[in-house]
Amino acid sequence: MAIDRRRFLQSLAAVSSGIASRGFCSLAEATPIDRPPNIVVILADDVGYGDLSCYGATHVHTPRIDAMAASGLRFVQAHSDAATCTPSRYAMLTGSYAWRHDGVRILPGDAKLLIESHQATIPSVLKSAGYTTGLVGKWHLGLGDGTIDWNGEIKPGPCEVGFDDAFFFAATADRVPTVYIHNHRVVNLDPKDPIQVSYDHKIGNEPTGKEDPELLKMKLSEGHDGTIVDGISRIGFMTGGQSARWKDETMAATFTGKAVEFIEKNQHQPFLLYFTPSDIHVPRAPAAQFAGKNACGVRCDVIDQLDWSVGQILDTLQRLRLDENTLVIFTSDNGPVVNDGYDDGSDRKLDGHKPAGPFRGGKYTIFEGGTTMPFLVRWTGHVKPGVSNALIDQLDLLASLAALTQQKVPAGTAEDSMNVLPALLGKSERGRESLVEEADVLAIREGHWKLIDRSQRPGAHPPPEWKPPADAAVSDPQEQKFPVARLELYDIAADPYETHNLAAQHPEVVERLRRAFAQLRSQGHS
Ligand code: NG6
Ligand code: CA
Repeated sequence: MAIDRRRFLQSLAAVSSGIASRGFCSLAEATPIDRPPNIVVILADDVGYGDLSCYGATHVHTPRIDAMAASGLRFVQAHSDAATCTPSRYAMLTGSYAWRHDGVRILPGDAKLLIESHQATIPSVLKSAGYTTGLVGKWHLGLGDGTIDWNGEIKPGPCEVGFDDAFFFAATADRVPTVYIHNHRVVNLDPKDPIQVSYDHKIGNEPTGKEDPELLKMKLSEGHDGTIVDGISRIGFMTGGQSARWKDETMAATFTGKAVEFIEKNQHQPFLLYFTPSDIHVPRAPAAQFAGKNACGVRCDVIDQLDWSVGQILDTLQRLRLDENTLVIFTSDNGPVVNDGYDDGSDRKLDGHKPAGPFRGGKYTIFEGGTTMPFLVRWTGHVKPGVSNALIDQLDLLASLAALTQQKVPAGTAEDSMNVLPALLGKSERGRESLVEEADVLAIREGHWKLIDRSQRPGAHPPPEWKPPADAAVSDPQEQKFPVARLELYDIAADPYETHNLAAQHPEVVERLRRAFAQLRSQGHS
């Protein structure tokens, strides 16, 4: 049910009354507003905790994101659900731990839609509160119900799970089909040049990275040897759709422009913008204005490009005088990776830059670098600038935004999402007590303790046996130094780099965390 002004002000007063001694609207910095705020969630791709100057990076500078941090709340213990994209994004949008479900793993570009029609999502909840909801950017949660006709109506997809408007690509920038989709149709498709896509065999006559490496403008280091589109070979094969193919170098401008358009169009009514730039995921092919500008290489150039995109969104809000009426969140979907299958020189140019900041591991890994995310909340006049130590998980956004907009989360759905609105608004340092982290195996955090249990794997029906994992792509050359055990217990506050396994010293903590996880798994909700 859409909410009116009186109910909205009451709901905000309720958030603050239990936490702050003064009522919300009497806070010195608070400006009363007469409708629920617009919500902009900016979800970057593969940006690590240490990749932004507001989180301590010194080799790269992110002035626009830093300014957002300075005028908002900067979380230092915010987590994504998982160390890869699809499970992370699935959990954020649905409020359900991805590891509870089979098949929620990095998807090919032709995979079917993962979110089921009965599941609540952030946009569906906000839609019921009267918001207009938009997606601009990467999707990577599947499309269709098993087979996709790229030349016809592509559904179900984002529009069927809560978005009023969606301008997006299907999977990742390194996967076919390399085309934009608006709602149910490929953009700029010439019907006389139909698209076909395959992930198991070559189709069409176009060159591939495997057969024609001399045609590549970006060398590959692993995988990525399918169809060459615009000098870059991708995962998977496609043919046709020439007029619809994107240019990697203009993708950031295209998505940013669409996001700005969405805000302009909807400025007079409450809106949700879920803006998911492809930066800084591979292939890294920045626009000319950013290319070659950093000593730390192209990976840093695309960080600049991302900072520019964020700046454009913030400038638009300011120009339209929406700052005090818009809650903006900036975060990333999983930890950092330097060489992710293209040899773009980033690994040789790091020069001491630490993409995961103080943490061990990164994308794909169960260590804290895999899921500890930059996470900023800005709501001018309402959220007091500062730093928050609250432990939160991106999957809490659903219940928290439902609370903000006075919506009920439908029963039997979003079963792991917790209302941490007081923490998000800076009214409390209390977030969650515990959370589960996902990579190839699972870990449970409880306060400063973390137990990695390599016998626990994602999926409703996980394979029972534990095998030592293959070397994950980790950006840290020291990684080899530390042995992998089946049970690893770390004190994250004292040992953020997870080097001292305390499992033998604290068997009682190991047991408590194992039981807590077993209960979480068996009861089917948090
Ligand atoms: C991997 C790709 C990697 C990236 C990842 C998904 C290879 C060797 N690696 O399979 O480049 O696309 O999938 O990234 O092909 S994510 O951020 O969407 O999870
Ligand atoms: Ca990602």
